[in-house]
Amino acid sequence: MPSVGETISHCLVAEGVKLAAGMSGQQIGPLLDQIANRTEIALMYARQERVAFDICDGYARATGNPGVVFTDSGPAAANLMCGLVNSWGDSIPVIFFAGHNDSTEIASGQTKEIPFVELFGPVSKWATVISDPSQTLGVMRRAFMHMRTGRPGPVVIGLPFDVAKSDVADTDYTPVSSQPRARSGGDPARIKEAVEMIAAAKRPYVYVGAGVLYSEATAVLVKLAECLSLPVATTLNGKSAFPENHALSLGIGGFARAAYSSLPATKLAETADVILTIGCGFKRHATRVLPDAKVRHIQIDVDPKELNRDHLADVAILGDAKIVIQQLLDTAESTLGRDRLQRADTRHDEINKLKSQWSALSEPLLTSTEIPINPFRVTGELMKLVDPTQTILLHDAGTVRGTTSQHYLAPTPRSFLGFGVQSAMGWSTGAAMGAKKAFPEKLIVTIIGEEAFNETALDIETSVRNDAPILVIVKNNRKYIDQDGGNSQRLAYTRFHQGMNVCALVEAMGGKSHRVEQPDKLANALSKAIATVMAGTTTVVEVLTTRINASLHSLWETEM
Ligand SMILES: Cc1ncc(C[n+]2csc(CCOP(=O)(O)OP(=O)(O)O)c2C)c(N)n1
Repeated sequence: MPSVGETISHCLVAEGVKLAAGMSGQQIGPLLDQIANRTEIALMYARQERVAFDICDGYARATGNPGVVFTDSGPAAANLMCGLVNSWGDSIPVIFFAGHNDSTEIASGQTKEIPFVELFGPVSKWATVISDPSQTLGVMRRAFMHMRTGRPGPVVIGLPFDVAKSDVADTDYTPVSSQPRARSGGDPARIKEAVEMIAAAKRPYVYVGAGVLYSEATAVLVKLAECLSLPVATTLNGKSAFPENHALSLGIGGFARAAYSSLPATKLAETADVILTIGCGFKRHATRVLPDAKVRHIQIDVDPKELNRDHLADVAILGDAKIVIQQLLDTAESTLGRDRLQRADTRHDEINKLKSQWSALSEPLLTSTEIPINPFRVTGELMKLVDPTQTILLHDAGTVRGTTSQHYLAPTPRSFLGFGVQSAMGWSTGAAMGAKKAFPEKLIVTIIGEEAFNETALDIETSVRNDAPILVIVKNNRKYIDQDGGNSQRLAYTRFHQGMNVCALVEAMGGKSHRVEQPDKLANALSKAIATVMAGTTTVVEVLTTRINASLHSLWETEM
């Protein structure tokens, strides 16, 4: 009879899992050996557990599918908390198996015992311990239902050492993924109200989050926007959910105003009379100002906890984004007259004008010749060098979020991987490796600040060792002290007075590196780096930049 470990590996393969990442240890051994035996699953071995989690997180953001993370028990499992919390915050499906004390030792205070479910339960979609071999198939089925249904999220499973080695009598497993995802539609009465409200609106505005990506609703959203001439902005996490090269795209927006909202998104949000929001959580970073009470709000979300959370919507629709948007489209097409369905031109003219103003204001930043280099110039140069349909761009925490995400045009779903509800520094190093494993033929680039880079820099060696070549652009603004998080001079000195030699570190780990201090050297360094990455070697470009406020509202608020 197969063991629990073998049965789990069989279920993972049956569910279509293609990537495993983690670190070893005695108590996870019986499962890990079985996963390692399955050549259907690519295997990555990180240098810290948190990065293994980030690898599977990046893979899931790039594909929609979960990878499997493995760690030993106790501190090994706890060491990935930063990655778990980050995935939980952004609703990313990852299945995590941790080694665990023998089932007979639970709650006995043994070596490496941690309060497993108490620790992981609040920061996962589901956390459990398999305490008997007979539970194996049921736990696997429930885990995949959690990850594939409703609002996704990580699942955490503790596997006691003795259970992992025990035999399983029933191994006949039908994978959840053999069936279509279970999705729910919206209440038809609310759908009708929403369509009437949008049709009657003079200045409707659509604001979408990552829920549209997770539901794979981009194509139907484009149809709805075109059918009703609706301008569409996204959150940072939702960036790429609507093609940013589309005439109706406004780029990153806010409910009315967000730290990084583009000029077109901000202006149209400020003047909207009806706002349709889909699958976005209105987090403080993204949503600075809630709409005025006279603005009508139609809110769609798959999670009842998100509906009416910060603000009472006029029409709240509980349901899966793809199904609900299709319902809105069908109802609009069957109930609205031609005059509404073909009302396009004035909106397009206004959007085009705002986009031109936004380009004119942005151009000096994207082409700046300042020394130290303006961080927006890095994005400007990168955009000239890459084909965004063959590239996946990531960003990390800190000001790089703003200097990377506001201008890069993401044309297809998941061509840009935004993150940020928890915004764990150092996430993108591992996440970029996961994206590379998902799409080996694509160029994977992350833009990261030097402090965030330091958090996970030793796992550059993981990308070299595990054949996941990525391009890492480190924006190093250490010389220009950050006052965010403390004004004390002593703190600033302690934090910034000496940085590490990024290039030497990267080369020591088997990567290639370039250091750029002058803007006219950027293009050459980046194109050389792209060539070495595509030839198979992780390459880091360290760019000495100045520190700036990445929110650009002041540009137009003073000028216009
Ligand atoms: C794991 C973690 N620790 C701390 C923070 C708080 N934090 C957010 S950004 C930041 C500084 C980032 O500096 P750097 O990476 O150099 O990027 P910059 O803001 O300079 O562009 C800190 C400490 C965080 N988000 N995540």
